Amino acid sequence: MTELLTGAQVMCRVLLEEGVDVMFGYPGGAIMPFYHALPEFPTLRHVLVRHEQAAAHAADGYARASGRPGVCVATSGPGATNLVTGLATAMMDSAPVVAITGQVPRNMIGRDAFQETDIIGITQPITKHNVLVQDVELLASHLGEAFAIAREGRPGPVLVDVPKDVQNQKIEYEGRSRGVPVPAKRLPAAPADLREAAELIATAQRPLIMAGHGVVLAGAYEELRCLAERTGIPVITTLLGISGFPESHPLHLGMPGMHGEVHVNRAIQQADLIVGVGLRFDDRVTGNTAAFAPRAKIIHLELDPSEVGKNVPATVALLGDCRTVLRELLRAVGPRDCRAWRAEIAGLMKSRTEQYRGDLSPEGILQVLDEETEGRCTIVSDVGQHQMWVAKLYPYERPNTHITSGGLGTMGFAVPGAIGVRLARPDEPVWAISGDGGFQMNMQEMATMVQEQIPVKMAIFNNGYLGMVRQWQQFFHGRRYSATPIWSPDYVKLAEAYGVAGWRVENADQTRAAIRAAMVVPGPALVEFLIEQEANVFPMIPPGASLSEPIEGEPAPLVPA
Ligand SMILES: Cc1ncc(C[n+]2csc(CCOP(=O)(O)OP(=O)(O)O)c2C)c(N)n1
Repeated sequence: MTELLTGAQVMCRVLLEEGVDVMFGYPGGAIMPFYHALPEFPTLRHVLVRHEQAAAHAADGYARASGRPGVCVATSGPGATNLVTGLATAMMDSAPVVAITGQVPRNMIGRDAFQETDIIGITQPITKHNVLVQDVELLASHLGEAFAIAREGRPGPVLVDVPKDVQNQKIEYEGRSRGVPVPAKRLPAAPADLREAAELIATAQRPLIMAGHGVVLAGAYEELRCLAERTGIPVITTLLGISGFPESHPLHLGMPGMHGEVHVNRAIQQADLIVGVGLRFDDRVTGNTAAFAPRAKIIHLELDPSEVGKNVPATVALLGDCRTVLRELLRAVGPRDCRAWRAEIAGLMKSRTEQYRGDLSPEGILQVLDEETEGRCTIVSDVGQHQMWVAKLYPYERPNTHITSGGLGTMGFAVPGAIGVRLARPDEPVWAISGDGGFQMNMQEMATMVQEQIPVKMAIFNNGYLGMVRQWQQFFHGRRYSATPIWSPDYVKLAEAYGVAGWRVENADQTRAAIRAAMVVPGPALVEFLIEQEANVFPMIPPGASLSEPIEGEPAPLVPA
């Protein structure tokens, strides 16, 4: 049976058919027909954000927490361009996001019409796929295909640009409208490669597993644990691999790379085998690639063939999603242990190299947060020093409970990202943790939380600086603090103005009461922590250096000229 529907109604129908229950957006001229149709579909919840960038981050957060595509909507021109940073963030971290933008009517395209921008051209390198819908007859299939492409294979963002007149056109709609199904990319690992990998794993003296985001994306937690436990190989988790393996597990080593622990990086430099599971060996992980793991053969388990050999050479590539490939590998790998090697690594371990002068340490705050949320918390961090502390110092036990912008390193991600995460996990505490810089990039989204009753809890680690850049200036630019001191408003009053409960914590004694109070209030809440102003993240591999050259403590003070 067919029905006469507008393009806009067709869009809503496809969203329903795709199982969408919430979307994040902001209206405007070119997307008005869609917003006109929306109230006819009351099960499609729309969250009105305060800036379209936040819509894209919220859709991204929703996608990462739920494993299902997140949807964001914007008008043409400035609405669409405001999505750009969010789409690039999702692209770099392989998050399935479907962005729907209004476009000027077809007969106005190319005439510099009001609010016309070539969002297809702009987003080409930062989307997995994008399409301008020129024909209403193809609207449903294009939109259905967008969902399929976003989710299949290596996930990523897809943008569908719909001219206003296409949204208004009427067509006979035939119901179910899935787009051309995209065949799930199955790239079974070749048996000979599996045998070779198993052989390398059996004979290596100093093997390591490096687990990345692919473990989380494929839900390969059990398989990873099985491989580690059967072989006794220690597990390193990259920034986006954190919470892919329990922190308390005796085989868990920590984070590698620029701010990785010294013993982790030393182990990498001494390893004779690295089993890379769902990671792309990016430069923050490897340091200078020419000097990365000089003794190691690399087995690379990877879904996206273009990642293999891109940053580091692979001895064996096992192509496919981590879960499937790990299962196949487990069939070929026999039990062994790595006791001697683990003892060697234990000898490399030092007590933590973090050094705080103040009593309100990030470590102390995060410990209390874990206790007060009884380990049930998902943390969405922003970008900077606090991001590294949150990555390294919080005990992630449950899968996929650490969400952050890794690849693009987008300040301003945490607050809107946490909105999406909370909607995907309505029964769990969700904390957005930001610096005073990143918080000020999207703090307007407190209004969204209040209007939509989304109880995100926010923590600000306020050090009065763009801390990570200040740290680089201290270490590498002779302490010239150019444009890094940053003034903040009174966050407690700001929160109050938004109708959000707020607390300021100035010393460690106040931490528990503030976190507890923030957890108890039913709605969103904010806690500002006044942390030491010039604390640094240690250790640090200087940019371009090898993993063997960490800075482990405060550089000598400058001698006055
Ligand atoms: C959108 C964006 N602009 C600039 C940067 C560069 N950057 C990286 S970390 C950082 C400082 C972050 O400061 P803050 O949010 O206060 O966090 P802190 O490092 O002090 O914890 C800056 C400016 C970035 N990552 N993202």
